[in-house]
Amino acid sequence: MNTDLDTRNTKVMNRFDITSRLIAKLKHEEAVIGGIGNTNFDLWAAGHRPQNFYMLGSMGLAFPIALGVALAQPERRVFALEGDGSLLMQLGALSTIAALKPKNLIMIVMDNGIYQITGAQPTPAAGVADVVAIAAGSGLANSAWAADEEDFERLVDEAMSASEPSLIAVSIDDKPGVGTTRRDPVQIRERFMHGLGVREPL
Ligand SMILES: Cc1ncc(C[n+]2csc(CCOP(=O)(O)OP(=O)(O)O)c2C)c(N)n1
Repeated sequence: MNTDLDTRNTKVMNRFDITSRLIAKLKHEEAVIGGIGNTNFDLWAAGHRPQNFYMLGSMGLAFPIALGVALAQPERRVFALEGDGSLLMQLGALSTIAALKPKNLIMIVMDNGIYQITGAQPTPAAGVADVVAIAAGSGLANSAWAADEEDFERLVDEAMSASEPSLIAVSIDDKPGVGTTRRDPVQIRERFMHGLGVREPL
């Protein structure tokens, strides 16, 4: 794992491609939490699964929601996908996760250095902030930049057998998400809870 501040040397990848590669690796029952906007749009477009949750409305909640699921169902592996702008709005989640150490939680940061969906304004990650260095400084030692797509897949494999929470950051391009989640929060919640086996079918 390379967490040095000045060692980001990554290929610029694509969110939908990376999300599709992740989904292809899942065995069956893993939960996947998509953050607001593009991360959940691409999660949806990669193929809906009952164990997917799509955050609507508030930035920065993918990791906190995933933490709750990971603690509630420790036997289930939980992935969370978040944009850099959203993560920077909710940095306290990282040190909380580091302190609680859920080994079944894998966080993926899609870093395009912009708030893409609201007009591509630059985020601090475009210049001064390195999300892997921030994660490591928050106590998440198992944090790394993915150098390219193959490295991303290798890091996911490693994370799936790790004994501590993992964070993988991916430099991505400025493309919008390729799908659109239906904006129905009640349906999203109920479908997810059913997918996790804690609700009767609708
Ligand atoms: C608390 C909060 N502040 C502002 C917004 C408006 N907003 C929605 S998405 C977004 C940008 C998200 O940026 P990022 O997480 O980097 O994802 P990207 O759009 O680049 O995929 C903003 C500013 C919001 N929904 N919630």
